Amino acid sequence: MAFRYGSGMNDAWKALLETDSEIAELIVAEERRERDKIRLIPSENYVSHAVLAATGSILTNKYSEGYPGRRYYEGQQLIDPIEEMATSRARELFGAEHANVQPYSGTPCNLAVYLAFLQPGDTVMGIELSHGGHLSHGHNVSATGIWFRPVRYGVSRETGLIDFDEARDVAKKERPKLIWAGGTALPRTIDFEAFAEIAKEVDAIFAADIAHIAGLIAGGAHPSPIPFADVVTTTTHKTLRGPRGAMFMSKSEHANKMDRAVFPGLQGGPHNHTTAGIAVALKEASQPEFKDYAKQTVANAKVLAEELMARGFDLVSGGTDNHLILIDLEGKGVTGKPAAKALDRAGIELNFNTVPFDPRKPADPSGIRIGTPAVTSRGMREPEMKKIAEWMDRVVAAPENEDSIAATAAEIAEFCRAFPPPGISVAD
Ligand code: DSN
Repeated sequence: MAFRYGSGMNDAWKALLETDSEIAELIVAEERRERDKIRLIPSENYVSHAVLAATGSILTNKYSEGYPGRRYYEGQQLIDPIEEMATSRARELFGAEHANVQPYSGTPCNLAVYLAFLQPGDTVMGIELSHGGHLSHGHNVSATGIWFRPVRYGVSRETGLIDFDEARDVAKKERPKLIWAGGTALPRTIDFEAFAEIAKEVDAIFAADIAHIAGLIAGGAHPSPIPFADVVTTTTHKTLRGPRGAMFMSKSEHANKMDRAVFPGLQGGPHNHTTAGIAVALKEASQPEFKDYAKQTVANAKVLAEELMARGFDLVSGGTDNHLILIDLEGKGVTGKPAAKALDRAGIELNFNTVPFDPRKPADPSGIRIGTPAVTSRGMREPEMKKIAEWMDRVVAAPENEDSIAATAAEIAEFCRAFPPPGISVAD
């Protein structure tokens, strides 16, 4: 093989190399790619070796339809305590009355909320997709917008902040049965209490989707929706730094309905290897260092935002309170997609993204979306954010200058070597 492998070269890896060297080589190439680039996609991170070990374990062999103590397969002596450990750690970390770690990912988890509380055709209210929302909050192309009746609120054109007057007016007029807070491109603190008040006024279920900010909440760097929301859903792989999966937390009164919506309503057997990975990630997130991580993620985002604004970048809402920055590139004379592709060639991976009131289509929108969870996991701090802003500025100013892009990519690969990411083993 044309590579050396570090601490991760165990029997499993040797077997993979022997059995399927094509897949093994692609995985190693991806490890190098993740190591040598600056990962600014705000929904991505680097899991630890411990999380990887649990996620890649023999727990993938076991079926466990049902819940601990109430399964439809025998042989659950060890699966039950693993799942109970995951749910009790989730409850403790977030202060929740009930938790369920079985949802396969974010959208299936959100679908469970619909199945638990709504009938087809009922009204759901969420933030407009181009204002930072999520497909599963009632967007037209999602089952949630096809099988339910979506109504929307948005952000103010002037401030880029959620317009709570509009949200209240829409809720009073349309009487949604379910109100979502949260999304995928919201750079500011979410006022969960304000959403809960609106939901109460119209007698709606209030669901908070904290997929992006779960790790910040766990680490005390963002207010928690737990006291205010009927149900809180989240993926486990973003700021929370666990394996690709999801979980929900709820008030006890909704526990049975929600559990039944996940199984047997929407899913079969839980992915026990993922459950174990989530349990490990939740243990990591309960350590004091994770609080430092969450605070540094926000501190890094603030510095990156300031540095970009100092270079003439137009940030939606004029900055950030969390891990995420949304940039309107109109003033830079380039659209989101070519800018994102040039930055990727230069070694900075991010999303092209719509911005609120975007005149362009999602396939080539006006903006880009970046975030600091992954770079913070590899130990980058304020001085590194300044360098990243300089590189971004250089590439966005000349997205077709391939010589400059290649030179930047080489600089970035060298720079990245000083910040080894968690969970990466490739040694050359
Ligand atoms: N795909 C997620 C994100 O990138 O924000 C949302 O589901």
